[in-house]
Amino acid sequence: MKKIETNGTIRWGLNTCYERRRLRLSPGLLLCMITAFMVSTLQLPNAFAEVVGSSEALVGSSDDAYTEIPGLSGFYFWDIRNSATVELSNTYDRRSGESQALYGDNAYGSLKYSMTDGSDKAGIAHVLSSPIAFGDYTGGSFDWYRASLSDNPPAQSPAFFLTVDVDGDLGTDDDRFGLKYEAVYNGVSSPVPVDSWETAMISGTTNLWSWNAPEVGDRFVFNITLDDWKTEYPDAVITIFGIDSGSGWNGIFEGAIDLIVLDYGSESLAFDFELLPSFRPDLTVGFRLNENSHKGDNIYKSTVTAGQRVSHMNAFNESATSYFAVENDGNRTDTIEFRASGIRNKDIKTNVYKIVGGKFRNVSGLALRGGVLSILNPSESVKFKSVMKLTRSAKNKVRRRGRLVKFEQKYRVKSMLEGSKLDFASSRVHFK
Ligand SMILES: [Ca+2]
Ligand SMILES: [Ca+2]
Ligand SMILES: [Ca+2]
Ligand SMILES: [Ca+2]
Repeated sequence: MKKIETNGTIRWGLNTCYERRRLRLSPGLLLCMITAFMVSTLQLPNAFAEVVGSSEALVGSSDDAYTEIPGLSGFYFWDIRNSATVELSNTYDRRSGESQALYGDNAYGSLKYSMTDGSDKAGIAHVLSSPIAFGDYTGGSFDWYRASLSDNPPAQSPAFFLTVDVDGDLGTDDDRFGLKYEAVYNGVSSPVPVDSWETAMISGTTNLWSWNAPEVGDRFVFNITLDDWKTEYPDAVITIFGIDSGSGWNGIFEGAIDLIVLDYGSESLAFDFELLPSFRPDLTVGFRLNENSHKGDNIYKSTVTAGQRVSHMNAFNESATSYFAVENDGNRTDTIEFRASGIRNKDIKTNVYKIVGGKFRNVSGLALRGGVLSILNPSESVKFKSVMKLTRSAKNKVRRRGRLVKFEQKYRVKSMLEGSKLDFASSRVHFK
């Protein structure tokens, strides 16, 4: 069983340079930052991207249409229909320099769109908290990806849209209409590229079509430029922007979108969608090898608690065997250390075995004094067996004096990639 931890939204906007100064600079980090800046300059010419993401793989379906995407402040699942889904995932990676500078290779991904037939529709939108004057909007860009497994018509690729309020008065909403960018009406020939990220650039001469503009009615006109629309509606404001696919895309479509940029006046908005990393080692303990019988699954504590402890009652000449499972509950491959923690007792001898491929490897020295490292993929686990018994002299003491010996062996797991992520469990034994 696995629980993925949520980190929430990470904001990294126009104060990027200020934030960077607060990082401790090493030559390696500096080089990474310079490289990251160059990458960012290439991908996002006018803006620093705000990294919007979550460490959970968020999935939106038709049930979630028009609901705000948790953690992705201001963005909504938008008009998702039928069997379509939109998912924050790392299936298709597109990254800004800002994300690289913040997370290195540990945050990546995009919003994946999946559709099954022509009645599906997938989309996201950002509802602007302050509308942008339509006259100030000069264009921008967005990145899209069409996977080759798609079998809908090959001219179709995700489209960018704006909602425009004609008179600029938000108190009246019956004057709003939509404008849409589609590659196929802007010189991108069919079939569009597959299995590669493409950047759609929008400028004053880009064709945007509308399905409901007042001056156009329900005639679909495909060759009106952004500048022409701005001339037509000088008082308008932009209230919403987004990216959608479908409906009417007959067949299966899979693709992704990322790196949305809007330029207006001397300002820009830019967004990089990323699945953020989470590191979360989990330690469980039980009397048996089978993890399902263990205590402490999805409990993470920096001290031993009753929820992560087993207690044995043993005769002085018996040994007490406990099993520990080390799980990677994060969403990234992690190196997890397992080691004994706290008191040792000269009356007790402990042997620790790492169970690899059904074989028991004695790792007592490392487990008790150093630390046993395991590289685990998300939701992978490794098990340890801990056997405690009284030393020969302690046995004699217990037998002669009938004295009860209590002992607790604690173990700790720690993420080597995020050292503050710890968990503790223990095995307690009474010898009599
Ligand atoms: Ca209005
Ligand atoms: Ca991204
Ligand atoms: Ca635990
Ligand atoms: Ca777990």
